[in-house]
Amino acid sequence: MKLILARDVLAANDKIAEQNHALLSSKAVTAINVMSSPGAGKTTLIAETIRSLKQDLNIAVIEGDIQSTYDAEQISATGAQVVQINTGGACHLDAGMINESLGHIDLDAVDLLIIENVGNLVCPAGFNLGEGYKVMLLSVTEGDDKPVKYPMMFHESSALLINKIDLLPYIECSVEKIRTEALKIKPDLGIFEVSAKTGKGLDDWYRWLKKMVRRNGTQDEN
Ligand SMILES: Nc1nc2c(ncn2[C@@H]2O[C@H](COP(=O)(O)OP(=O)(O)OP(=O)(O)O)[C@@H](O)[C@H]2O)c(=O)[nH]1
Ligand SMILES: [Mg+2]
Repeated sequence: MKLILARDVLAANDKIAEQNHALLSSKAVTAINVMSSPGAGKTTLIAETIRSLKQDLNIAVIEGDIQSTYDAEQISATGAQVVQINTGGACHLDAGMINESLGHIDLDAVDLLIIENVGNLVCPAGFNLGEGYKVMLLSVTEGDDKPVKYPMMFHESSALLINKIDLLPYIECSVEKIRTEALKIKPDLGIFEVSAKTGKGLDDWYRWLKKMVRRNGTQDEN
């Protein structure tokens, strides 16, 4: 019997992630891995980002879902190249899935690759995909205790978007507490308070994103 330990799985994943990273670097593609709980607003944010930046940047998207093509259809409507991955039950994307998807994207025509991970606040943070930056969303409806209860994703991310701030008048959530606790976990975390729905706060996010593309940010800063 062969017993596969989690660290073997992660080491195998890291090897493929390095290959992805090298391929993306050679094509000068900046890749971001967008993670959050289900429903925090990843697809809404990605679609809005494409609509706002498509004059300046060539953007492609890899959509990760347990099943369905629902999100990919929303992204396709923006005109961006999109590849859908159905994980068939797995709660996160892994580097092998991305490796296969990259073969279906015209990387020579892409500046920015946005990867929407499977909605889950835990597992996606453990798997490098070969991206340049991990970015997470936290919706204010999830509560301000999330950094304390689920620190790993905050620790792995380069930027945090606190989303759905248009709903703040209707719920109890301290954005200040999220900021304070998140910065204790990751002192250099870029934090943006946004509403992907109304567009509030998105200009700062776009500036950050463009800066990363200019830096040709496929070198992981972590
Ligand atoms: N009020 C409000 N609703 C939002 C905002 N962003 C997203 N939503 C809504 O939240 C719901 C979920 O948004 P999605 O973009 O599908 O979230 P997701 O993270 O992609 O979800 P999964 O792919 O299922 O994990 C949708 O009904 C969106 O319209 C926001 O800033 N404000
Ligand atoms: Mg989605």
